Amino acid sequence: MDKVFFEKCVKQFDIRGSIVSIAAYGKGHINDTFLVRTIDNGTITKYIMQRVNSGVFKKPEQVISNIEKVTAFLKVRAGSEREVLSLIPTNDGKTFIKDSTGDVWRMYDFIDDSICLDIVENENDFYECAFAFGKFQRDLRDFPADTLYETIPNFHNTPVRFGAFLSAVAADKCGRAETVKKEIKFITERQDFYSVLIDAEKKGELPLRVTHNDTKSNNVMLDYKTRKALCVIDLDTVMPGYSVTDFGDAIRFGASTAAEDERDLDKVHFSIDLFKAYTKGYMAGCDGKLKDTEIMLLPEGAKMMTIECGMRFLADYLSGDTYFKINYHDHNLVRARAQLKLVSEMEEKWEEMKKVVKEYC
Ligand code: ADP
Ligand code: GN1
Ligand code: MG
Repeated sequence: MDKVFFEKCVKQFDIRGSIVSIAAYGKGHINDTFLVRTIDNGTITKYIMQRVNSGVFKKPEQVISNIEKVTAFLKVRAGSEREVLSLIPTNDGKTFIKDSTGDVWRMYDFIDDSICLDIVENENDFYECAFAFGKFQRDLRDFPADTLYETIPNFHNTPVRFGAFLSAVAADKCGRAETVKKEIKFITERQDFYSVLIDAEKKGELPLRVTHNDTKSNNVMLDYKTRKALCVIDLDTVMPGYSVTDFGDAIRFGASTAAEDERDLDKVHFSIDLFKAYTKGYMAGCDGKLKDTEIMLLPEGAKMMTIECGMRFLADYLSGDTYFKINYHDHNLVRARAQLKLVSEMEEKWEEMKKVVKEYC
């Protein structure tokens, strides 16, 4: 790590005191996150500093602009400071800096005494994550959606994602397609499903709302002591979207008995009990603000986000791992296989999923 470079970045923000340490932090696949500690008269203050991935977010200034607007809106409705992310201003009153290479950086107050979970430990934790994302969407109900930039166009447009996947298969840049024929077949066989949500929107059954679009359990901070939901973080993809995809992405990540990148597929199972807990929490957080037609499509949202993520991971594997950060050569393939395993279990438990939604919504 280039200490001088990072310190120069940190010092452009309006921080308290002098820098004690800057260390890589978190497990995100896209941005680079750092924990910054400063000291002022013996008091340690912590900040989160992030470099926005400009390969993924082509207009990073627009990402920050969305976050400014959304957090300002939520602050008015929040009960305490810890419930909403707070951007730290720069010394010249902006909300981001640009480094010498042109990359955009931002800084947040560190939410103290909190945790976020890569794997939920129990149904209660997952209920809390669900409540937070449901409430997030409910609180943004009256937010003027047309003031938001689309930070990644067609982010959860599954037919478009499937098109990109087929292009990656056809290009087969790294000569890997032959080794993943089974997975390609699995994804291709289900192509009729991919337009289900978009068709429902066209029929007026699925409204566009302001949604989070990256609802992994590690994007909710829980209070360390009470395990109650505190704050929704990672707001880079807040844009108009469907409630059911927010619901679905959370199920994909959190209603699994294993990590997103578990290699041993015997450990990867879709848990109907976790699905139940999330459904209850999400409905409580939304506070009855979903249409009946949306509620009926919650299982479809779960399957859609899981297979969409599977095809995204596999497309990246085929294209030479240029999008998601990887820790080893077939990391994206491992991630993709885990998603496909979850999809097949959702298909097996489809009637049960429908029943849960009827019972709890
Ligand atoms: P990514 O897009 O890479 O997932 P996140 O914004 O989710 O980035 O941040 C990565 C991790 O940093 C989170 O999972 C969380 O552990 C931690 N984090 C982010 N923002 C805060 C914050 N304001 N306070 C405390 N921890 C945070
Ligand atoms: C990425 O940045 P992170 O890790 O929160 C990705 C999500 C995927 C997720 C899979 C901007 O999220 O869409 O669902 O990885 N974010 C972007 O873990 O592409
Ligand atoms: Mg995150």
